Amino acid sequence: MPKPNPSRIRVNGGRLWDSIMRIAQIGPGAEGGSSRLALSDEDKQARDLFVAWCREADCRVTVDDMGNIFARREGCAPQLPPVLAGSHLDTQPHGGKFDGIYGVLAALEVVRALNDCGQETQAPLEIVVWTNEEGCRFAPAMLASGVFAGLFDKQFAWSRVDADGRSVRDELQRIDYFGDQSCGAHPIGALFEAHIEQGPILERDRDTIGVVTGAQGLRWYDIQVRGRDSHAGSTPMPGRRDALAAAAQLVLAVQDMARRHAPDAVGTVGELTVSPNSRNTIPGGADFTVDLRHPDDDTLAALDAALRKQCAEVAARCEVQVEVADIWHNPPLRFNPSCVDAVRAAAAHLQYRHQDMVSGAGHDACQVARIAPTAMIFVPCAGGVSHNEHESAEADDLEAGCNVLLHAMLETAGRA
Ligand code: HGY
Ligand code: MN
Ligand code: MN
Repeated sequence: MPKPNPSRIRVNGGRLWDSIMRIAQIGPGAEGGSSRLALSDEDKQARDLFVAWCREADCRVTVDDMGNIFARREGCAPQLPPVLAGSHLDTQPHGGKFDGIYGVLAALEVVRALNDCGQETQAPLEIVVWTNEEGCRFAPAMLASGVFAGLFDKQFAWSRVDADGRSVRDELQRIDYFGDQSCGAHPIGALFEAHIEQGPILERDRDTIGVVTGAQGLRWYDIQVRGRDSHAGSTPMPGRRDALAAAAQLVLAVQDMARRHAPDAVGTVGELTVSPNSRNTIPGGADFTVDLRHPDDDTLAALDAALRKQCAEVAARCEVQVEVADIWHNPPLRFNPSCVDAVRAAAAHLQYRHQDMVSGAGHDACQVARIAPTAMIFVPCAGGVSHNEHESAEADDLEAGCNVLLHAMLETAGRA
């Protein structure tokens, strides 16, 4: 079979769409999305199916001791460091069908398309699945890619526990993804991650491709408020030590401080647990999480100071204790200019409307970018909605992003 001109190689968008829909049948949500928490049985099922597909595509599969999966398509120069592409298979509790999964299966589609036409590369290609990107079952997020990049200590990562006290290490062993490779000791030449934008910009501007130049910084906190349980009926309002009322003031303070740093700051309280959670007992305990983000680290530091100041003021005003625990600080970053250029050149070559942009969400690529040349490719999602069962994307856009991924990888790995 004559080999096509490499610049004319295209992916099979229908096969990509079908693979995404097949994975979506595993751990389906109640409203059409996906619910596959990291290292759950559903995550295992999705991993097992992905590994089977990679072996069908003649890839050699290895797993490291953080459960990261690497599927290798050999190159003509196997001694060269591989060009990686991938993302994550774990989802939010009420997640969508595309967040993470798209990047993993787009990388698989690149391999399938190159196999179809017999196009070889100089450097090997590897598809990667990172463990626990979402961070909703085990905080912090982007945990295993963080260990890979040397940003998190492996013992720390293994020790992270979920709400039921199950550890990452135990769950990796339980689902049989505690691999024999040491996480981090893995050659990497470059990494590309295709992902839905999870924001409204591409759709608003009718662009197909986001050439992602970097990502904003973030800070995560666990905040504990302690007051005093007491009777809802016989305790006068003055003198109550109501932990939930204090926490409610801090929830609104987080929104207010983000608005005061508009237009780029965002602040979110995503989790709230009340104790004893009884309708006729004044809550003595309220625990909640805070997620602050901004493209500029100095502004992020100012938001950090504002949060701590608010906690001290509310503690005094409400006669409660407020403890602020730092969970994570990921500074803003810029992706590797050569990898970003490869993405932009591929989008231009393929004649897709495209624009440069900074990622609002965190991604595994943001971790790996600290140690290896990395870039991302965004495609639109409907209404910019994500972390929602109604997350959706157009097959044509997913195919376009996958074509850009293919050509950026070919450019970087070199054609044989
Ligand atoms: O939190 C994030 O930005 C990512 O979606 N886990
Ligand atoms: Mn994601
Ligand atoms: Mn996500």
